[in-house]
Amino acid sequence: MISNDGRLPPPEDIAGQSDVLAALGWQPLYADQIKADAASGSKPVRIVGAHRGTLHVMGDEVDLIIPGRPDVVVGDWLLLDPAEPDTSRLLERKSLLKRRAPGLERRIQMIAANIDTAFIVSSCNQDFSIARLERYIAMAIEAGVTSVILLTKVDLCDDAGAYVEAAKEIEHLAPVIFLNAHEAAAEATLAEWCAPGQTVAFLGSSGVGKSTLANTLSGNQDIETQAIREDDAKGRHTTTRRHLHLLPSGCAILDTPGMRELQMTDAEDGVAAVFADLQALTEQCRFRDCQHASEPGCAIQAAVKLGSVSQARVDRWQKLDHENRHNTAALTPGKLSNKAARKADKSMRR
Ligand SMILES: Nc1nc2c(ncn2[C@@H]2O[C@H](COP(=O)(O)OP(=O)(O)OP(=O)(O)O)[C@@H](O)[C@H]2O)c(=O)[nH]1
Ligand SMILES: [Mg+2]
Ligand SMILES: [Zn+2]
Repeated sequence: MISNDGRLPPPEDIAGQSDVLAALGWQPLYADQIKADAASGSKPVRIVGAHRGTLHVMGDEVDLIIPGRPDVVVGDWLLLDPAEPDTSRLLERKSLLKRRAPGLERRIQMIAANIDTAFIVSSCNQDFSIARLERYIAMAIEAGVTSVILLTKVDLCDDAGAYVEAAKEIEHLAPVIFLNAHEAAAEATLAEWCAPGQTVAFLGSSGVGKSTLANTLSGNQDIETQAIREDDAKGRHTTTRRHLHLLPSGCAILDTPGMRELQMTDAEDGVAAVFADLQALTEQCRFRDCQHASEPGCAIQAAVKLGSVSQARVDRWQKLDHENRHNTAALTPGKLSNKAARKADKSMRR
């Protein structure tokens, strides 16, 4: 455990930590929140799985199934109330990954809480899409989660160079790592992010090798995996639940079901960060409400003509930005205007 200023904390803080909690990803940010409750004997527990309206929670000498509730997600920490577990206190989160729920429902879906690093997994095959990777990165940036791109199946790929070249569009946003998910060497490659006390998540489409990687890091084959379809390289949605697995090394890893779509919502800052260069260029557009299409004096279109920016990238930016605005307005009324107000306020003070 490392305290905020990077020095080791006093010994009594270390003594207050159990090995189990450390392996579950317990960090000072959470410990600080329960100092006042020390006398009550309530124990912190982490939600390691959720299934059919119940939650699987684990802590020091606790391994329980408790009733589910709508305000929590896998990765959350609760201060367990043994008498009434469903009213246990939810500890403040370090991060929350979320998206618009798939389908027609107007709802935000929480994906996972308190993740330190998101491994965004894709493969060196038809699954690879810069546009999709940008979505995941935007979601991770919005949540304050470090993102790392993992491109699996490099061993099955005839022309890895083409993917290396394509990945150049995103490598300024996140490290891009090519690997064979079956190879034990993956553990050393990812060790930097999988340190003891850290929580990492594998996110991506079905069939890209999320569970295979989780098995490789665990050193066993306990998690089910399944071959992809040969014709279109699509996975078979083998993993159906999010589950946090504890590694012997002391890192907690979250395996997740493949996502068919990742719709942005409440991710204005994340989208802006992924396209920060374009966002900055808009300051030079002649009109404040420029749509960057055919307006005179548009700095974006000028850059496209010069060849310094690709139209494809501008299209991806506009698509993500519009989608985020649309979903945010639909799912979190008032949020956009609040943010816009804050921005305006900031620029007034500048
Ligand atoms: N050769 C090779 N096969 C891989 C690699 N990564 C994954 N696979 C294979 O791809 C298939 C799908 O892998 P899974 O780990 O089940 O994929 P997943 O991302 O967990 O898929 P869902 O659970 O459906 O979301 C399995 O047959 C794996 O053995 C890799 O790097 N190289
Ligand atoms: Mg899986
Ligand atoms: Zn413009």
